[in-house]
Amino acid sequence: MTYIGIVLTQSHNLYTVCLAEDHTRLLTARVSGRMMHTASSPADYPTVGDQVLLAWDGQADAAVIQEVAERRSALGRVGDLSTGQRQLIAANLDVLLMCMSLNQNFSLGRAERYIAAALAGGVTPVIVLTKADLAPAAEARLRETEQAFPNIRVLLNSCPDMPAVQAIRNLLAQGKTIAFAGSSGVGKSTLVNAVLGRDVMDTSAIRTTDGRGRHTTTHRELLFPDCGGAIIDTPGMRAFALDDAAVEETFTGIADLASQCRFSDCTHTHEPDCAVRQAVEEGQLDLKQLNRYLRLKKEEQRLNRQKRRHR
Ligand SMILES: Nc1nc2c(ncn2[C@@H]2O[C@H](COP(=O)(O)OP(=O)(O)OP(=O)(O)O)[C@@H](O)[C@H]2O)c(=O)[nH]1
Ligand SMILES: [Mg+2]
Ligand SMILES: [Zn+2]
Repeated sequence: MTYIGIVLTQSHNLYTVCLAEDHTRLLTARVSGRMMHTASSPADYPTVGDQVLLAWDGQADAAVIQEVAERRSALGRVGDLSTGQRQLIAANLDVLLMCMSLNQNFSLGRAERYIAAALAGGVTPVIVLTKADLAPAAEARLRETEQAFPNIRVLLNSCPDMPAVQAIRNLLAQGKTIAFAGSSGVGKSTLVNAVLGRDVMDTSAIRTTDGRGRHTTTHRELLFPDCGGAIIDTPGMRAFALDDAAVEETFTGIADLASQCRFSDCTHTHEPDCAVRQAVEEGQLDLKQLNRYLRLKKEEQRLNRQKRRHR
């Protein structure tokens, strides 16, 4: 018999799946030999959030994944820097909840990388600034972030009152699948537990020596909250090596200004009548932001060259 399943966890070539028609029926699964033969990259294998076709006898606790259904969205990065191969963090997600803690982790540059990857994968980014209770300038950081990303929703969160929980539950109640991502120790699993209303994910204190997380979450995991939708908790990421980036869509302010440059292919570095550089001179655009944009643009061009070469 064949069934539709949803991939909840993945560990090497072993998967936990549930039935699409009954989320409480859990099975362990491996991919079929045929899939292994035809897969040409890690991205061809099932990933957390995927809908899969299962061969299952309706009784045993094990099934075989025969096919991965077409993904409506995916969040990817370069998994192995030596080969440049794409790794999928999650599939079929609606929202990427990019978590940054306000004590030591805050970085608009990091946010831009996650946002660029999300937008490239068809995912709506939302930023959560966590640990507002530890940051005296939390409100200022919130405004700074909102200004940098005028089209992106920014939530502020803090223990123990967890003000972001209701907004996240509202998204889930609309049936959204939300992946929580960010550096280790920023409080992703703490927030996941608060949204679920029970302690499902392990959490642990950050190191006192350098304020970094301990990589407590080690596997990506899809969970079904009572309020609807789905949550994907992910392990903290050290670096986000971009595999695909929607840079223009991330820097909407710069893209708007660029439409007023004299040359339509202006690189905003040396051309005359550049509206972007003029905005910097007039104090309307942050020079640091422009420099980050130019750096990501270069990275995007390099990625595109690589992709053309491998085709
Ligand atoms: N003060 C304060 N501490 C928080 C807040 N959110 C999380 N923490 C603490 O931060 C530590 C790390 O939280 P986790 O939820 O384990 O972090 P994580 O992002 O899941 O980390 P990894 O699983 O390693 O990626 C825990 O000790 C939490 O109690 C917050 O808003 N304020
Ligand atoms: Mg965690
Ligand atoms: Zn220009």
